Amino acid sequence: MLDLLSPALQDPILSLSVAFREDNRAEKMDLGIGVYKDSQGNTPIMKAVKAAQQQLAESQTTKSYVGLAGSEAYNQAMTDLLLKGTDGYSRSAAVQTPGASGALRMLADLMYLAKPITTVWISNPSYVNHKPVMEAAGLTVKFYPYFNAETKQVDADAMIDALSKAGPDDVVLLHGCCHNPTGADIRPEHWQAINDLAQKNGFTPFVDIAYQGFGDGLEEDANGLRLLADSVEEMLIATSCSKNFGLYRERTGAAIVIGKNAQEAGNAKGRILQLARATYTMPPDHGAAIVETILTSDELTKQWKDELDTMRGRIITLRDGLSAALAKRTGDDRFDFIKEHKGMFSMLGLSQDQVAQLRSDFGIYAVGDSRINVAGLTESRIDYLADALIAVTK
Ligand code: PLP
Ligand code: TYF
Repeated sequence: MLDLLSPALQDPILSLSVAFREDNRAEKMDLGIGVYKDSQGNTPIMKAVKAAQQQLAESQTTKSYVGLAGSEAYNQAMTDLLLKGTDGYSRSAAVQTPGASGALRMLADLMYLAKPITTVWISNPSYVNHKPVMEAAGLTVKFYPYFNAETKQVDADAMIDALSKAGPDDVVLLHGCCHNPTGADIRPEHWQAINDLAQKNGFTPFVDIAYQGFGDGLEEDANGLRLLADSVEEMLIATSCSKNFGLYRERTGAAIVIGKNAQEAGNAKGRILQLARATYTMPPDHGAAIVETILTSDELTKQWKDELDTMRGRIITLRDGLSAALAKRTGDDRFDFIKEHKGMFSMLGLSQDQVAQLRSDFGIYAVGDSRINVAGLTESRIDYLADALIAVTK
């Protein structure tokens, strides 16, 4: 049987990390995988996470199973973080999942179970796993225009025009904030336009929010999602604690559904649990237990928010620094979009050859579509990166 398999296609981002590790050059710089790094180039465990971990080590008395939905206190805390104060709050139900990845797959399976003819509309470009996950669940995928290569911002007219054709059999997948891979986010007036279209034409919004707190702030980053949750009848949400709690390897996320009423949301939750049972059965506990410990303690919540503010502030400083270094070299504002982008990523608009040259000539690793992880940069290396970008774009 196994001899029937041809070799797998590699994940373009994860394989970049392997190539980076094997590169012996001292000046090499990893701007590939989306992992936050501090000014020393490390991805430390957050202090609030360490404290919660220590508390858990003392207080947890068993490693017995938690249950299909994971911790309900965690599910509540994650729902509060995103939906509190919205109309959809009382019509929502949440399930703890292995990362946002687990949530994406469970919600994709749910859509297929409910309506196999569903088409999922994905931004062009989008997170590398959106299309494979939706297709693995049996759904049809179409793309809506998103990024204007000229302005390096959202092509709002083209996006809204495409989405105006989506109807009741369609689901529109949106990035809640900090768009991966472009860094270009939807403006409030375009969230409003999408909201109007969803209500007029009956498509279901599906918001993937993996970077809450990395853009403009914890509350601000949820504004688009909350606008929708206030008015649409049904909505799907995949959320992650990988980045904003730095819990990457702990696989901590949640799938949240909003239904017409609490009963329909509860029914959908039951179906997600049934689907989870046939997939991984129960989510891992440790990351969610840490998040629950933090979010149910005022002191730890404050510490976590302060640390998150510091991470966001550092990314913004790096964006400003890189834009300024490039403006100094070009004498114009062509790289100003870097400071307007949100979150970890910026798509620079380089050709594949230029990205390859960054790697071969300078040891700078960016994703092939010219996405850089700004958080992978350190202050002392801004000039090196700026010089390299000027050299390859000459
Ligand atoms: N969705 C988006 C947009 C992402 O960028 C990521 C990246 O990690 C994920 C989902 C998956 O997150 P997780 O590590 O929580 O599975
Ligand atoms: O886009 C990124 O870099 C992160 C991490 O298959 C990631 O979202 C990368 C590749 C992948 C899963 C997650």
